[in-house]
Amino acid sequence: MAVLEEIKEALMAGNANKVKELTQKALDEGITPTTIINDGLIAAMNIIGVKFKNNEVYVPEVLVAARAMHAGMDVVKPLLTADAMEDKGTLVIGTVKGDLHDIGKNLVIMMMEGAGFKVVDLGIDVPVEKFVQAVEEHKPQLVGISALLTSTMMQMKKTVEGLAAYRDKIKIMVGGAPVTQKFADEIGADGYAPDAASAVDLARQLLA
Ligand code: B1M
Repeated sequence: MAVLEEIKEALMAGNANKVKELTQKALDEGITPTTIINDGLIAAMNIIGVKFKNNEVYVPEVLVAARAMHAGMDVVKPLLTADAMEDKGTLVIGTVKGDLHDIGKNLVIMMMEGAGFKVVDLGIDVPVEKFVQAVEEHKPQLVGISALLTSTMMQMKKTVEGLAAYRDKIKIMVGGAPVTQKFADEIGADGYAPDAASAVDLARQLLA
């Protein structure tokens, strides 16, 4: 599957148009959207992550890579959502206050929509009150909280605490690179998912 390697290279180079074109080419070759996401788009973003950590690339490169990733995602997203025949439940999701990372959250959203869930995206930098307001307004069965920084993980705890009054009506799922099952248990979340595909499995389990 040489095209997946080409996608990775184009993404790491931040070439959004090329990623878009190659993602379509991969689909035309019969590669599944999930494989393209996991083995092409996410795999490349992970490499960028390591390079960012090692100071081999800097914020601008990361941002253009993220934009290229979104360009690829835009191509596969309609296919993920195409088989969303029935409404499986509503998820309100956001990245916690102080945290601007949304690539992983957006992937979770795509996978959840693909699995037939209705998703209300609160975006990034979401304060506890906004989560509460959205639960009041949309009456979801699920609330998803994402955090990518160790410094914002405690905001996740505050969000879980802020939703205490609704716990008989909602299940709370958490995720993000620094989050673990142990942390999820400690803050009283109902579940933790390490990646977007597992988030769908978890949502199904929590609502079963
Ligand atoms: Co940031 N950043 N960043 N960054 N950034 C990390 C997270 C970091 C690990 C990089 C590093 O140093 N190695 C580090 C955090 C260190 C720490 O806290 N321990 C870091 C830092 C320090 C920062 C800044 C402070 C840098 C600075 O300004 N000095 C700053 C903070 C800004 C802020 O939020 N207030 C910052 C800024 C940025 C950018 C804006 C440049 C950009 C974000 C762009 C955007 O999101 N629109 C960015 C990026 C892209 C990254 C890295 C490189 C990649 C993150 C990513 O998108 N990964 C990241 C390094 C890394 O993770 N290796 C890094 C791909 C994505 C698919 O994975 O988000 O983990 P992830 O999501 C996965 C799972 O975690 C899970 O499913 C997803 C798909 O499988 N998941 C869930 C996520 N949410 C879930 C929710 C669920 C379930 C599963 O249920 C609800």
